[in-house]
Amino acid sequence: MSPATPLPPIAQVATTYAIALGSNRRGRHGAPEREIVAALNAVGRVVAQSPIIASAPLGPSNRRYANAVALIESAEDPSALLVRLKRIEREAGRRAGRRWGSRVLDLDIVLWSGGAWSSPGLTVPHAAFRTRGFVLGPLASLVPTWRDPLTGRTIRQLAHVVDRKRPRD
Ligand code: PH2
Ligand code: MG
Ligand code: MG
Repeated sequence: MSPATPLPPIAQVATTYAIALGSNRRGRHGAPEREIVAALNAVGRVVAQSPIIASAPLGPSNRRYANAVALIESAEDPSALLVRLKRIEREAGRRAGRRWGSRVLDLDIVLWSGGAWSSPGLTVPHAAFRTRGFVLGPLASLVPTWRDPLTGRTIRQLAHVVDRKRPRD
């Protein structure tokens, strides 16, 4: 009998994600801007990050948000990444609350270089990102020529459409 041939290691293929970060409530690290900075340090291999912007709340909360977008590299599939992002949200002090109520930290997967993904509780691209100036503005500063896999439009095109509809955003 010949000895078993060792199997080659499984390749860990790094993919790129665009993550939207938002906070409009103090948490373990302090004010919303501090929560965003702490999250940027916790999400893993950040290859690019937008400036942190202040944005008017969309929805029932009346507190101003700090928002940003980061590009991260990861070999995780979207579900595994989401589990990790949820843990970072909890560790910052986020607790379950009213839908769209004020939150210490919100980490959303917006786009993935692997394309579209759908599993229970997770859809990539993010279902609402095409209409949100506080995501598209920072995102366009990082990857203006990326294409939304569903509509085929570039991020720059999507950002222009939102800008035209909401000139003060
Ligand atoms: N997130 C929401 C609801 N509304 N508004 C702003 N300005 N920024 C956000 O990140 C945000 C919001 C739900 O996740
Ligand atoms: Mg969100
Ligand atoms: Mg979220």
